[in-house]
Amino acid sequence: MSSDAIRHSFSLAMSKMYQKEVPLYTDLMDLVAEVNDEVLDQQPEIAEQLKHTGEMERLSMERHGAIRLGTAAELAMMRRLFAVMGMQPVGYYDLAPAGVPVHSTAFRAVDTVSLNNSPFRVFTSLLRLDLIADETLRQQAQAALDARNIFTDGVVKLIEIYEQEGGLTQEQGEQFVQEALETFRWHEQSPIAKDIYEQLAGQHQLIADVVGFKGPHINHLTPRTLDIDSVQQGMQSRGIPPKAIIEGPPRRDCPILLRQTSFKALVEPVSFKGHDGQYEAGQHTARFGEIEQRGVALTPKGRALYDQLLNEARDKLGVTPNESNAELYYQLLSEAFAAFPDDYQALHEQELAYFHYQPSEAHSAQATGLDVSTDNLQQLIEQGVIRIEPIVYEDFLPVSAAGIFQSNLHTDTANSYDGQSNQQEFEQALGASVQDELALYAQRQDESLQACLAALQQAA
Ligand code: OOG
Ligand code: NI
Repeated sequence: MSSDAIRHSFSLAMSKMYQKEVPLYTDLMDLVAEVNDEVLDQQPEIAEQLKHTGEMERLSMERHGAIRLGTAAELAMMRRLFAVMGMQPVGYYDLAPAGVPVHSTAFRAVDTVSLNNSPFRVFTSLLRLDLIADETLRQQAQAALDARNIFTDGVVKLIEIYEQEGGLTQEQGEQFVQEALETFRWHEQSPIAKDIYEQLAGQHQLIADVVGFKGPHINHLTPRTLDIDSVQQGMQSRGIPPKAIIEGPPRRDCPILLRQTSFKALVEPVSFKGHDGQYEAGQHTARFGEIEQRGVALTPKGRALYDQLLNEARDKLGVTPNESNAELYYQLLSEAFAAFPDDYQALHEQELAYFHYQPSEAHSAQATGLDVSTDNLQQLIEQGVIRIEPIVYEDFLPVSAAGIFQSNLHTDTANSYDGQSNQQEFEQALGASVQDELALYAQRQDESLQACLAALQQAA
């Protein structure tokens, strides 16, 4: 069973499990499907673009989920588990400066074909216990984490077989999906006592969410929408309570990077194991549903401009965006982003974004009298010989991720941890380096250019 097939099957199984666990997520998925159908109906140019890039088939597939891990050993085994599904760690996100005591990566497929076969990815965070100030509490947390085993024996065995044999049979692959799923399941019973849970939550909700449970329950899944503003409005009217603002860039004709919003995390009943062994009723808030609208991936130059304009808008607002200032925030955001070109030709010419190059059916190179070479690239595009299509952004944004974390932990505290950003320590825990996402986009752009030129030369 190919890694792509295992990933696809896993993503379907995970979606099914989560819909059962959090029925409101099903309502959100229905709304997203309706809005996507409407957009494709009313804007055939978007349908056309998605067909050209092979994204049409993947549109309705699950896009991403998120988990939070407690120890280096858990992260290292999780890397091996995701490797079975062709998912590699890409990017490093430090959330500490935004007041969330974790650092993270995204496990995902990396090449164009695999991404189109299944774009499923998992935003994976590692708790930074070193940021807990209270020494006793830190030790209690460490002890609780050391006592748990989040992987079934069956999944570990299959991971080892995969590593030794270089693959799994169909039967093993199907078994792997079932075994792996167990790690992500919700557990209503907490193995820790309520008073310890409360102390941990007092330090940070997130610490209680990781340390207080038997495993890293999937905390949200996120389908892709073609019109996030429309879904945000639709949520209100269907009784799905949305978070205050949409994270990321403002609404544009040519979407860039990633816009995200979610429904607010549910308050759920859990029971805590008392010191006397009896279970005691309580509550926990962690799980939600998210939506995302993805746009074109930006080059380092484009990303620098994005960061600059986002900071400009946020500095002008002066406080964290919330319910009471949402309208003003959107206005400041759209004013700031007036400086970001909003058509694909300009984004390409100014090298702000990454593109696929494709031979267009409209004109042959011969008819234009142009030589097929990189020197004439701009003219070949202008004359309609080469078509450019946006390469979709597959990764995450640290400021947005912090906003998603915070709205769902109900901690809009503006405090930040000043521990050093520590990619090296993260990679040591992971047992591997994370890949540079920008290098991956540049490589895919370059490969598509070479393939496009070769096809045109052959046609000539
Ligand atoms: C992860 C939050 C980040 C995103 O889409 O940016 C995230 C979490 O809450 O564990 O999923
Ligand atoms: Ni997310």
